Amino acid sequence: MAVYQKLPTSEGKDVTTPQLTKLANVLRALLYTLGLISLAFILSVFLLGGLPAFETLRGSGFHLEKSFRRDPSDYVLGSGWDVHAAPTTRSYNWTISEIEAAPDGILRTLIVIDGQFPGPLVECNEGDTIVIDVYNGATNSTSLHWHGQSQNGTNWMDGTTGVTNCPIPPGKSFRYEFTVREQWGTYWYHAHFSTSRIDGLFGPFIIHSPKENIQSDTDRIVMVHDYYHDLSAALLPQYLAPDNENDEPVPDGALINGMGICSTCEPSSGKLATFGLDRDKTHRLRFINVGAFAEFDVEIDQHELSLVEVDGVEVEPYNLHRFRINVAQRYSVILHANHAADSYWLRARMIAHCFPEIPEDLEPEVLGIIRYSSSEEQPATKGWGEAMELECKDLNTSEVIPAVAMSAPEPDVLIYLRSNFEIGAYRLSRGFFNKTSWRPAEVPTLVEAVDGLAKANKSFSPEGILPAYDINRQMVYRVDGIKTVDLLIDNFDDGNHPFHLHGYKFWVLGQGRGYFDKSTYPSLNTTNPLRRDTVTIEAYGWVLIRFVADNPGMWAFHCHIAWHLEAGMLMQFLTRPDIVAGWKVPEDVKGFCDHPEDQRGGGIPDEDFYELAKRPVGGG
Ligand SMILES: [Cu+2]
Repeated sequence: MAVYQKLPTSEGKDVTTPQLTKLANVLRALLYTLGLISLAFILSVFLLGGLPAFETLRGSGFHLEKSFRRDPSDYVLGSGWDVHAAPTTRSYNWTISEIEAAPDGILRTLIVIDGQFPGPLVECNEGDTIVIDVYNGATNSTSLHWHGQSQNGTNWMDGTTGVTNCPIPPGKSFRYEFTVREQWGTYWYHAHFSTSRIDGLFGPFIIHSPKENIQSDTDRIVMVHDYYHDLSAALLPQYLAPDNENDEPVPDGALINGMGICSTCEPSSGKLATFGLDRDKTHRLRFINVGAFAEFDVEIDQHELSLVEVDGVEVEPYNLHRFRINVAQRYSVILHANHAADSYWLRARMIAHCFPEIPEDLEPEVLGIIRYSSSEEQPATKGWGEAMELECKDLNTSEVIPAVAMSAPEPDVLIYLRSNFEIGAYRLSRGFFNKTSWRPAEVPTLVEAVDGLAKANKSFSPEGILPAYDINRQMVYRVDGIKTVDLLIDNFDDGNHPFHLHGYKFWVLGQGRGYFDKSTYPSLNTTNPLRRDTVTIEAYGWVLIRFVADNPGMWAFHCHIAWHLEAGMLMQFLTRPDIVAGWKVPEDVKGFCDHPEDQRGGGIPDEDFYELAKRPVGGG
């Protein structure tokens, strides 16, 4: 059994009440200011004395990283990129560690790559091989997932803890290596181990291709995300605790490319993300929602935007004033810098109506600044002012048309799923697909399947749900041959879920409120409907997606809200088992599974809530 190790929060507590958080935030802001003053003082002494400057200062109970902020230019894609270059290997060498940093002015512990927040850009051409050496220098285990990569032939590089891999223990290294084939556009990567991606382990992954036809003078990444002032390891036990009926932790604010200004702390060392976009030029903005929970409405004052890409799928230009982006989704838009003023607000607003409560001091909107010139003045512009939709659902993409037409073939199999939350043992609220509430398996389901198939174990052989696994925890659906699969999901939950399928893109054949009208099934539009890898099912709604199950491996299908995933909302597809049966999972991938005693962090066993559950209902 992996050891669950709580990470202390910045003030050394495992669990922080909201009141304590506010007090601690004031203290932290004060400490941070004092830290800055003492840093300036010590620096001046050192410089006057002719001594070399230093990188970090260890002081009164915390150490201050001077340069935790990623240089904004790291997210601007170079105009000199050779999209026609011969396929090559792009190598990266990363160290994961914890730092104390204050992206919005509040000091907290972040888990980061190479000391900076957010994570570095991975950029390549279609056909390139990506090699990323990761050293885990953090307290807990970790695993990186490459969101949207098909991983054709390298399923075990998918980084999904409990499905394809065991995580990288602290103090250990692992090499991710895979070739990017037949896909391009805007992707990202993130930790796929418990909720740790919320704590800073994410970054953009951009694939170029000569087949892409999107034209713009410049090209850059704009990541929006909700943001918490506490480590997810401190919030998770409260979320999963008995009697907490799926009341997700409410974010303290939001950031753009890791930047923002905490509205309740004065003075703040936070900063707003600023984008210098030359006048009269066209600019591609690749939006990615890298957050944990919140869906966003995004708009740029006075600028009509032209949507040109959805989750790595180029689309015919589709004009809009504002778009809604849910967790893990990507939208590229083209902005034409042809207005009169020098600067404009970029507004990314969390749809707080989807939160279990809206705290009085919540500032749901994070601002960024679009500048045509080097002027330092604040924008004086106003938003489009259109009424905000209160439902938590996808941008209406029914009129968005993929530029590379691909019609959906006739389905071979229809799989029906219910998604909901149910209260079970220890009065715990768990997320379910049908009867299954997922927990990451100690031996990844892929590793078990490879062994079981090789030995012709009968419990791995039937098509459909495999009896080889404990259905309470692992729902693995085996699809034989190359079939076209329809997945119809009904959501019996009062919240929305951005569902993501690993290893595939799927066609979105329909989505809505209430129930799918089955009489429309034979007449669905299958002529080039939108393809993507993350789709939202709204509260008490449905979604129907279709994919061709041709990619060998064990692939997770799950809600991308970090809290819901950890509460169990995940099932798996075993596709092309005929090929998987002949695999040998590389020893370095399986090696971490042989030493569970090395693992740290991760999910919380239900038994840990036994004492709490013994209290009377409603007891404090
Ligand atoms: Cu969900």
